[in-house]
Amino acid sequence: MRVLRRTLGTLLVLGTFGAAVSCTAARGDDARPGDDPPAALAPFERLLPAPASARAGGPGYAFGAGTVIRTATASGEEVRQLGELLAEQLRGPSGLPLPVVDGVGGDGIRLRLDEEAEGVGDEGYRLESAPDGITLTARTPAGLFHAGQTLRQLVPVAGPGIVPGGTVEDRPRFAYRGAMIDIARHFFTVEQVKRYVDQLAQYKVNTLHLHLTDDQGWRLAVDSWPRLAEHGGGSEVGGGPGGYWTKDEYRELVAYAGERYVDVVPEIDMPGHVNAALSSYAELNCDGKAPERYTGIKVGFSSLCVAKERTYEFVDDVLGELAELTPGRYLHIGGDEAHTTPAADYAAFMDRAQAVVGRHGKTVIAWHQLAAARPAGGAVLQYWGHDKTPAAEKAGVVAAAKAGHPVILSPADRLYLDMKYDATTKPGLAWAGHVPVERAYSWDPGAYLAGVPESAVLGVEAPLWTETIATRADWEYMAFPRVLGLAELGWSQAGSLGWDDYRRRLAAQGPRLDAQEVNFHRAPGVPWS
Ligand code: NGO
Repeated sequence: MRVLRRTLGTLLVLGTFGAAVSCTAARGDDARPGDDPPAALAPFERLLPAPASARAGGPGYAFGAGTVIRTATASGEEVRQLGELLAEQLRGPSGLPLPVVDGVGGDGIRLRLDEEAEGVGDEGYRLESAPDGITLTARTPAGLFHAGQTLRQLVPVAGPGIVPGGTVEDRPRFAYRGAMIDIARHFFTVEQVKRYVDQLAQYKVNTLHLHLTDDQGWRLAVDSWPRLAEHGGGSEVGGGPGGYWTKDEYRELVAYAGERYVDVVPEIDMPGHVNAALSSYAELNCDGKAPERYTGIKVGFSSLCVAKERTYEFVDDVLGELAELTPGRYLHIGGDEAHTTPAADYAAFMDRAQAVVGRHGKTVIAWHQLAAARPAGGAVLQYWGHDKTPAAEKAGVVAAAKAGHPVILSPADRLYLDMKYDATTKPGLAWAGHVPVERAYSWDPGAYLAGVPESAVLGVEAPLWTETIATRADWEYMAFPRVLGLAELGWSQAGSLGWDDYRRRLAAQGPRLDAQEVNFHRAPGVPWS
C-alpha cells in the first residue's frame, strides 16, 4: 500500500486494483505518516504482507458470544475444514466459541467460494467488513485461507473484538513463496517443522522446501534402502545423535502443511552432498568402500559414483518412493557444489536424474548450477548467487530463463536466513556477508537479475541452513523477522514495497510474534514498541 496524500482524517491509498480509494485513518490529522509509532497504525494499515488494496470505512463488525463462522454446504468439506481451522486460530485466548455452521445467509464470518469472483486470481480474495458480518470471497479454498489470515491480523492480538469496516482486495504477485529448512545438518522433528508451517502460513508463504539429505545426515526413511535412515540418519553436525522421519511422519507433515495451503517440496541433494548415503552403502562408492559418517561443516567433497549403474537404481528407488509420498508437483534434486564431480560427469548424471523425476510424474527443481549442464524441459532453477557471483555464472541462469526455465530467487546475501544479521549475531554464517533486516527486504525480485524478466520469476524462497543452528530458539531468531520480508516480497505488488512503510508494519507484528512466543530478533531500525 502506498499512502499518497492526507486530507482531513482521510488517507488516500493506492492499490493495484486501480484508483485511489479513501480510507478513514485512526491517526491524528496533523501527524505525518512517517512519524507514527507502530501502535498508531490502524488495522487496515498494518497488514503484512501489504495487500493489493485496502479501504477502511464505515462501521465495523463486533465479534461476540453469538458469532458463527459460515460456510456454504455446496462449497464442500474442504471449505468447512478451513472454517474449523480459522475458528481455532481466531479463538485464541478470547474464549469465544465461534462454531462453524452451514449456510452463508446470516450474520457472522462468511466464507464464500465463488468461482466467478473477479480480480482475485487463484490465491487472492476479497474481505468485506460491515456491522452484520465479515465476508471472505475467493475463487479457491487457498484464497479463502489467505483471506482468513488477513482477518486474523485485523483482530486484536488478544482475540477478536471489533474489526473496523472496510474492504481488502488482494492477490499475490508471485506463485511460489517459499521457505526452506535444512533438517540434515541438524535434525529437527516434525512437530518443530509444523510450528514453522503455522508461522509461515499466517504470512501467506505457500511452499515449504525440506532439505532432507546432506553429508551429515539422511532424514527420511526409504523402504528399499533402509540403511540410509538407520545408519545415515544417525549423525549430525557436532556429533549429536541426529534422527530421521518415518514415512508416516513425513505424510503427517505434508498433510498438516496442506491444510494450511503450504506445498511441500522435498529435496534429495545429488550428486554431491551425499556422504550420509555413501556411508550407508558401500556399493554406492566408486571404490566400493563406505566412508565414515561426517559431522563437520565442509561442503563439496562427496559425490555419487556417476559411472556405476547401481547409482541410478538408487536414484530411481529413492525418488520413486519420494514422489509417491509427495502430492506437490516438484521434486528438488539439489545439484549444488558437486565440486569433486567433473563437469561432463555432472551433466551426464543430472540428465539421468532429471529423467527419473519426469518418469515419476514430477517437475524438477535444482540449484542454479544445473544451468551449466542441461536443464530438462520445464526444470526450475533456484538461484542462490549474490552480488559477487561471477558474471558468467549469472549469464548461464539468464540464458536458461530466456530458454523458458522458471527461476526461484534465493539470493544468499538477501534471503539466506543463516547469514548473520551483523557482527554481533551469535549463530549463523557470514560467507555471503551480513544480512540485516532492511537488506533482506529492500530489493525487487521482478528486477533482480538483469535479463530475467518478472514473468520468468516463479517466486522467492528463504533457505535456512542449519550448520550452526541446533535449537528452535536459534532457528526462530535467524528466521524472524527476516522471513516476514520474504513473505511480503513474494506476495505484495511491486508498488506496495517500501522500507519505511514496511518497517512500521513489521513493528506492528511484534506483539503478535510475542503472543506466539516466537523468539525473534528485535532488529535495530524497526520501531518495535
Ligand atoms: C550453500 C550450500 C549449502 C550450505 C549453505 C550455507 C547451497 C545451495 N549450498 O547453499 O550446502 O549449507 O550455502 O549458507
